[in-house]
Amino acid sequence: MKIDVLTLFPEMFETFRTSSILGRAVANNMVSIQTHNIRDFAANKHKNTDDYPYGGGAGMVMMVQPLSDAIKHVLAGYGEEKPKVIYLSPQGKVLTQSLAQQLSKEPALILLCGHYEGIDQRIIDRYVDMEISIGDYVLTGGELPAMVLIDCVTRLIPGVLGSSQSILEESHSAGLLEYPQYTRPAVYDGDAVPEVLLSGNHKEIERWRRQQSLKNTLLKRPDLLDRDALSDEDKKLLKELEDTL
Ligand code: 4GS
Repeated sequence: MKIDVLTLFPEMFETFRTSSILGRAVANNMVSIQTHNIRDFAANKHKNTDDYPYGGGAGMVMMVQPLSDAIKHVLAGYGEEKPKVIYLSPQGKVLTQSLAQQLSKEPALILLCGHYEGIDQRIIDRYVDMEISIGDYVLTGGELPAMVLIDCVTRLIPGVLGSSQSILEESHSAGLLEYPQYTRPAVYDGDAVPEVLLSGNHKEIERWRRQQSLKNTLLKRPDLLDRDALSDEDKKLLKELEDTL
């Protein structure tokens, strides 16, 4: 997947795109992340990229011209098939695992990071295919949201993670939260690992983990628990749980 990021702070992406799993995916040419400094496209001699809002009010608004020229520059590198242009903003559709899964199938994405009070609406009207929010809170810029999106979308591209099993089993992809994890030692300062995990009985372990997933979801995120979507076995495990709570 090819990702172009338009930002006033390209340096924020440097350690991000060279570290950890994403760094490996970039090194292996499974993902490319190219940043473009919007300021490089500012036409006036002061290299301004923001201006006062029409109608008055606090803060500054990112101007049309630098952003428009930056977007056109990136789009010019593509043929007939233009990538989706995504603007990170609290007004967008909230990013979920299912939206991330859809986006992971795109060959290319262009991400716009706003700063200040936002960007001139005419950019959104003319170029933006999709507005995406990472949650209902306000940040100082769209860079962290862009990194959140890149992280959760690229790890779903086949080959980016070591094993696809870790994608299948984890929180949210199955609509449930994860079960608790333990590693050595078996007893630490008097706290023991649940016995079933040391039993070697894989069927029992699987059953225990599934029940713990259901328990975590029921107690921590009941809004995620879609009872109608549960298998008969899950319903049994849930019933068993609810009887002990
Ligand atoms: C978000 C968010 C955000 C809004 C950017 C105020 C600077 C800021 N972007 N999800 N202007 N939440 N953006 O807070 O995506």
